[in-house]
Amino acid sequence: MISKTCILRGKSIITKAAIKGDRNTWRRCLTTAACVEPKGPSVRTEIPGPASRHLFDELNKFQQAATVQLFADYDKSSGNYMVDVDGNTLLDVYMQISSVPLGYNHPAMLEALSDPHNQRVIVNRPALGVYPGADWPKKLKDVLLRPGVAPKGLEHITTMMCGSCSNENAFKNIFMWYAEKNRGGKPFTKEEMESCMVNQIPGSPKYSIMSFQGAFHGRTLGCLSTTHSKYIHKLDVPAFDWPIASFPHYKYPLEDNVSQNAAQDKRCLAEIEELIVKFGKEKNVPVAGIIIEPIQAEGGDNHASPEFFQQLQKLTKKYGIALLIDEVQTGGGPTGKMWCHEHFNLPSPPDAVTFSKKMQLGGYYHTAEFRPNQGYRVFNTWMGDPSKLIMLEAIVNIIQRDNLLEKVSKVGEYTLDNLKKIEKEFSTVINSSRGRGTFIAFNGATPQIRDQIVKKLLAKGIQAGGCGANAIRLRPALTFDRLHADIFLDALRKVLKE
Ligand code: PSZ
Repeated sequence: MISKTCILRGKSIITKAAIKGDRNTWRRCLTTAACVEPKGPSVRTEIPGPASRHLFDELNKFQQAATVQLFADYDKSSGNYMVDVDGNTLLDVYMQISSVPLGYNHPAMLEALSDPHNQRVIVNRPALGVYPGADWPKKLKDVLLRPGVAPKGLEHITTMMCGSCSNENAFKNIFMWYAEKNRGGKPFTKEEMESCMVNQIPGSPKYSIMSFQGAFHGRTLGCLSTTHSKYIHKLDVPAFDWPIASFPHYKYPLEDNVSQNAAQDKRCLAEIEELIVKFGKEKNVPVAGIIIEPIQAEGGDNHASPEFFQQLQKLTKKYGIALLIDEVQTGGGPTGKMWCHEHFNLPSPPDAVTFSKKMQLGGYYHTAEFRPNQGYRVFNTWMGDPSKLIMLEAIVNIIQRDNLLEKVSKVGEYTLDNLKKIEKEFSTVINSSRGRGTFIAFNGATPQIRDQIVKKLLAKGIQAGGCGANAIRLRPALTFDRLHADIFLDALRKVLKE
């Protein structure tokens, strides 16, 4: 285990295990001199092991814990490796559902917490909408609005807590913008103010947000109407009857299926336009905004082309609809750019971009046009969390200092190239390797095969994740390097040979 004081000092250290002669099992992380991590995975028990199972029984007495896979030891976890309570060391290429940017116990993040000012920021969590601390405007400018961090052209920001509440509030913001356009600058009417109190028109208008089949945008009540990845997320919960369009489904390898995939784009775009017209004219539930993931993640890592996104934006402009890009899972660097939509060369910025996960706190960037005219319209107690911005500051400093986006692009390319080679060798078992940066996935030939592969990888000390019906996804930290990639690829090869 790494000595805590050494981490706090942020100096280059050698672990106690290494000093005792256990040198082969540890190696220095390439991206950060101060971070020492195990040299490779090691599995001592079945997973979950006895200690995890015991804790599971404890928790399950008073909580539905069926989703818990194992209990982790976050004191011992380090860099790209998660250590569980049974002493298993796992190469984590899933990283808490894609939410850990620099791996476990990154020294720069620990060091930020040794600053007494920052400790007070944690202790005194403010109601940011009412009593922000003196450094809040500067911190927002220095961190979230920093050049290279903020998406180009989006200079306004609303902070929130999680991904769902970011989307939820972005929807509200879009509806307010849309209503304001219709109102044409006139003040609210008495009828509007009274009718909204009892959920009736005109104060509660029948507007909609268009989403896509296979999308995931969160589980809160509004967002859930735009989530379509699994029934278990939705069943028994009332939902808005909002338009749901098809998302392109590409055949891989892309270079062998160009015309077929272009036809997918065309078909989906025609359907989107049809739905906009239908909901506006026939159903009288105008589409105020469209929410879309740059890569549908939970739905199975479904990609769409830059051309598709460019045409989609054209449609939103044509019909005066907001384009909301949900970068909760793709944002913060895993595609090799800070924001995945930067790969699409959109002629103008999207109207809003939501984030959470690797960004530590939630929120959305938006254009000046989307700033509500009155205060108190998008609001809650916390409106984010300044202590998470401290973490994010340490993270973006490291991303920029260590050139992590460029490294992600390179190691991603290396991993995907090798995955494609493995796919050729085992084409009856896996297919459709795809990705941007290290945001990579491939499919098992069947859902059962996928589940088997994930399970067998775990037994070899690789913590990966499934998504959609039959995909296996990689969501490593931005510090995932070639040696980690080789460990993953070797394990996969072995699993496929079994
Ligand atoms: O099962 C779940 O609730 C999961 S598994 C992965 C997620 C949620 N991802 C969260 C997510 C996302 O991937 C996208 C594209 N948009 C919104 C969300 C919701 O974020 P949270 O979970 O922070 O509310």
